[in-house]
Amino acid sequence: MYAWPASEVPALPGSGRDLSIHDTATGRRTTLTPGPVARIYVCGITPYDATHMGHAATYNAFDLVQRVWLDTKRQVHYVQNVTDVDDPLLERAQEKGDDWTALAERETALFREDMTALRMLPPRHYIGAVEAIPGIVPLVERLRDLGAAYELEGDIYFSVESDPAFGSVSRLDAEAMRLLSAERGGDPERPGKKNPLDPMLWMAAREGEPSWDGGSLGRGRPGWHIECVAIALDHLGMGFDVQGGGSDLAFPHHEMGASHAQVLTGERPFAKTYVHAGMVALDGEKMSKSKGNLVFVSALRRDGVDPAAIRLALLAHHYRSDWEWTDGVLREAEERLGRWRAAVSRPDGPSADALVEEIREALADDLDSPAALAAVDRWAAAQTSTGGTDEGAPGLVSRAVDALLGVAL
Ligand code: 5CA
Ligand code: ZN
Repeated sequence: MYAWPASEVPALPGSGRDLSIHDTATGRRTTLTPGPVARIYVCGITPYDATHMGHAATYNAFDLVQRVWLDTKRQVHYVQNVTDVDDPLLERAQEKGDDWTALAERETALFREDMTALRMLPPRHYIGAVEAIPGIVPLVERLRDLGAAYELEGDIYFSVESDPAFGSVSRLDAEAMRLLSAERGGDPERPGKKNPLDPMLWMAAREGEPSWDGGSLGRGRPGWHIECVAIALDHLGMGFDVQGGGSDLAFPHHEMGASHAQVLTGERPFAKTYVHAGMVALDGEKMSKSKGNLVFVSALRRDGVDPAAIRLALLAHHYRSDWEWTDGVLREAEERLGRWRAAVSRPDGPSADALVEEIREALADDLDSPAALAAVDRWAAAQTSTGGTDEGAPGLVSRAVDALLGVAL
């Protein structure tokens, strides 16, 4: 699948800093030290509705990770998937009397436009679940040959007990896992499973639903977790630097993915670090397609909201916090954008060398974007109150804000 166009990332003077970030699997901070090519997998959308502010906030966090790496002169190998066949997509298409492929294509196209408008860096490989099926089938066959998968009425399940390290991503107890499994796409109540948590790897063809040739597995379609494992192993290999997503993916999705990959390869870990963004809410509840309490990026853009203001609204919150979208959040971001644009439109200003270091330091400190914004606010306030004589300063601020925060002034 094609991704979206990259906006240019200006080079900055001096050198960037290594990123210290919270790792879900250890519950502690870790300093990431990737090689010259940093490898990151970020879980993509299930395209049955438009990009909402929750999605945008999560993708913003991982865009910052990449911008920090680029600032250290590393290359970034970024992979993202599109879950373009899954229960929620098929259900939504059915409800709307729409063709599921047309719905997925339309919403994926809108997502690309939203990501482009928000200046999110595109993945090098943008891969749909459907196009990954030929790579998924042999992985499920191998898991079965290894004794890590079993059949139940034609469906194939992964046995969580086959991975001695199962549980090491989310570190949850059995009861918490059971509750989350039921909530997030699992089927712990289905009779006949070896362990209620066992996730489906391959679902046998159902009447009226799309299915593909699964070789020795029979016709069917892939489970959710094996989709991301197949794509990540194909394009990044084991031991890549970061797997990212919202906090609702830590269990079961990232836990199961890690176990699939570890059993398949006999190696650990799948990802060196697991990073999760907080949940954005609206009216007190997590913004979600299933609840329908959504603010869409595309709807704001249609209303004439500047995408740079949307991006500043996201950056005003720490990526790990759960926060609430309100009109006030957007208004504050629009005001800040106005102040920053006025400050950089002057021919000179206070020196910005220290500011660049402050933004770098804030982002390297577990992506503290609110601290980075506060630093730019202080420079803009100094520009307004006293000004300065440094002719390079406004340009340097524009480039730093663009390169490190993805905001075009
Ligand atoms: N296709 C799968 C991942 S393989 C999926 O979870 N798709 S999604 O469309 O439901 O979500 C896409 C990304 O947005 C995920 O990382 C998810 O954790 C994140 N996300 C969803 N809702 C919110 C929210 N309210 N706040 C923050 N992030 C969210
Ligand atoms: Zn995923």
